[in-house]
Amino acid sequence: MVQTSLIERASSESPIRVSDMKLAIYIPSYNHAATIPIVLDRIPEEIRRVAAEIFIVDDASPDNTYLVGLGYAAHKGMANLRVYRNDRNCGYGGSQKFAYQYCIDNGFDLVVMLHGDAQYAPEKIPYLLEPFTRGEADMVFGSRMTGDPRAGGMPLHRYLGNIFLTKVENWVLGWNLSEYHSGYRVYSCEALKRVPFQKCSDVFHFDSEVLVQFAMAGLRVVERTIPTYYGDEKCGVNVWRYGIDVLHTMAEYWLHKRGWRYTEKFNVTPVISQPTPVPALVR
Ligand SMILES: Nc1nc2c(ncn2[C@@H]2O[C@H](COP(=O)(O)OP(=O)(O)OP(=O)(O)O)[C@@H](O)[C@H]2O)c(=O)[nH]1
Ligand SMILES: [Mg+2]
Repeated sequence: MVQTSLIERASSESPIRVSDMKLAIYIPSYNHAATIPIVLDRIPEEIRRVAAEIFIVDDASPDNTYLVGLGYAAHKGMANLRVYRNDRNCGYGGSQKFAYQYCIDNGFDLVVMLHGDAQYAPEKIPYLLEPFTRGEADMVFGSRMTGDPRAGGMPLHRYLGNIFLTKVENWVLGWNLSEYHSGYRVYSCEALKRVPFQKCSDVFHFDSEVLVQFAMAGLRVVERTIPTYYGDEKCGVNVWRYGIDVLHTMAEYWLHKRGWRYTEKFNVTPVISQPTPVPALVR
């Protein structure tokens, strides 16, 4: 008999509660000693209570991110807060590979990625989880572009670059996402098991590569509007390098799809034999 996960059994007729899911909140962190307490403080109480684990992955930061995380857990008596530290810097993609494999290996149902620099609003976690309670999503994507990203301080060159890259990605994938570049995401672990995310890059375009894999697998992506926030946090992304990497990824996929050039990370078996579902937008 085929085993189905809790999330796969949920439906709009018989929704499940967040408290019935094994939920992980993953906080990728690099030099975020100053913002980690703010991010943790802002996680809604009901989520702090029901999350099986909130874990920080300190990517070998030179600052005290690791100690601040440990101190917060001890001071607040949070038994479900863990702090892991890479002994060498593995990059943003490398950090996600560790986190998702950890969640799969430990039987989690869902993993929320919440950046440690406080750019994404922890208050929105319940809103991002809703589509899973009704079995409507394999991944929920927090989109800034369906809101007012400029009002939230998104620099003009990033705003225009985001629009341009999104147009290219939608054209290549046949999707209609409003963006591909936000780092606020919730993945079902069952869905992650079905894509070779370990073959993706260790740097920032990991986020686009994994979406291509989800499209190829026919997994369901639901967008939800999130606020944009750009403060005085340090940005680790070289936007030009990032843009080129994303375009290169789309070219690789395009060639792979036509059978002209094989790319291992795109060796994805579709979950269903129907056409790829077009992502839904819920504002
Ligand atoms: N820069 C950087 N970030 C890392 C690394 N490993 C993990 N991260 C985390 O990845 C997240 C994203 O990094 P940011 O530099 O803020 O990039 P971004 O938010 O995608 O882009 P911005 O809009 O420029 O802030 C942060 O939470 C970092 O802590 C790393 O090696 N370098
Ligand atoms: Mg950031």
